Amino acid sequence: MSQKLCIGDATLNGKTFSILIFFIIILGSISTTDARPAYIKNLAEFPDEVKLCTTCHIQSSGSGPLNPFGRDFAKNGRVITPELMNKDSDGDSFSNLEELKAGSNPGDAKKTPEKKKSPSPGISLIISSVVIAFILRWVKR
Ligand SMILES: [Ca+2]
Repeated sequence: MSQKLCIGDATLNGKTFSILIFFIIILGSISTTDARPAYIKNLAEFPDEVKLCTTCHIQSSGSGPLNPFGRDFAKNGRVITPELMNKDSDGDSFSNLEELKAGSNPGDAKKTPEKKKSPSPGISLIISSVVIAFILRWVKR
């Protein structure tokens, strides 16, 4: 006896359903790989956080207008050069290289390397001490 799955008015048996799921997975993986153009390989040495469409595009879908780094990258023939890396495309005072190495976005001035965002060591020490004290108190209960 085979099981049947009803979707709306359509009825699928187990084999048909498996084939449908297989094609959905294949189509899903194709669209994901197509979203990353070949020139993303130029960013191979950098963290995965920068291997996104938004490194060069404004929209996360990768279509539409380029952000400041994307425009500079395009003007540069879509090639990473020392001049492009030394430039601060988004004008946030961090070079494109600093941002790419830190996994930040060199085309979005609102996103900067984490090291500049982190609190001073004194504040980190106080926060860590409070967290540890809280955990120790919770464990003793
Ligand atoms: Ca920058």
